[in-house]
Amino acid sequence: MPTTLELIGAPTDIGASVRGAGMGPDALRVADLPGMLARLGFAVRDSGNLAGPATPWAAPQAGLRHVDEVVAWNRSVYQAVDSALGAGHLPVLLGGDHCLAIGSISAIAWHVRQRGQKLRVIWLDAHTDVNTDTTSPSGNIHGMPVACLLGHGPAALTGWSGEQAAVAPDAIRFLGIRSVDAEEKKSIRAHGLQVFDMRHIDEHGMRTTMTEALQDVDDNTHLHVSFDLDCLDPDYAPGVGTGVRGGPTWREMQLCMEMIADTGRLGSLDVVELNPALDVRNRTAEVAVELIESLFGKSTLVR
Ligand code: HAR
Ligand code: MN
Ligand code: MN
Ligand code: MN
Repeated sequence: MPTTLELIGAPTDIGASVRGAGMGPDALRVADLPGMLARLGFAVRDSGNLAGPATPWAAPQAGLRHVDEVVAWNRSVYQAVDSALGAGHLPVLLGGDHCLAIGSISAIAWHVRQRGQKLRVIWLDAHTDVNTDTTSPSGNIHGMPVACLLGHGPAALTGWSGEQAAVAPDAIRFLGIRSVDAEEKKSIRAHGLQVFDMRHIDEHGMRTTMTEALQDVDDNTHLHVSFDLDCLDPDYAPGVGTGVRGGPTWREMQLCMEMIADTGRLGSLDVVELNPALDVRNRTAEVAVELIESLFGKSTLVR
């Protein structure tokens, strides 16, 4: 029986700094994400888009912008990912901004713990997203999901997996990083987080970097990929709200995805931060679909 991929749309920019990420799920559908996955041989179930509160674009309060609405969206995401995993499906969250990883990865962490598996999270991003309400320069919660998943930050957004920390610090691998705030650096050092930043990729290349990042993946590992599209260089992926120059090229990113596919352990995926309002003729959505095709084994099928 083929693996069933369950697409879950979360059309919101509730944790972002600029408007537009709420159109991400439909842009990925227009780029034919469901058709591509079906052609790879998967059963695809598109659950459509979740509903949730509008973005008020209010100022941050106590270091957090839109926290009540972020909680509401993440609750829906948690439930949808939880029921996908409960049905034996592989959840693919279509964001939406990166704050949604709090609900997504918390649900995944609960199931992985129940199954007695080892969770490894590959965080593909220009940013480390490890701010909290007390360190964030912006109050935007899409800069905070990693901290929340490590058990830090506002009580309303931590402990969702049934443990204070959904993910242990040594279970996350960051790739493509090139924008880290001063307070985030302290947290990275304090937790001993494994950050494969752009300098590391420049010096060692993507192949060695991915070999290192995937080094302890075994037969009992559930691999979760949290794919923030601003990981890519903006020349290849202009449709993002907070692009940063100097990211991996399309080719480097393909190798990254292919090497994850080679493990055979991919268990869940977030695709976030796509902003069609800033895109050029849906190019970033199309690039995302091409990379996701490799992530789900395009090249392993021809070798
Ligand atoms: N570090 C900055 C902040 O906290 C910007 C991070 C948000 N951008 C993202 N997340 N797209 O990956 O505001
Ligand atoms: Mn991010
Ligand atoms: Mn980012
Ligand atoms: Mn800690």
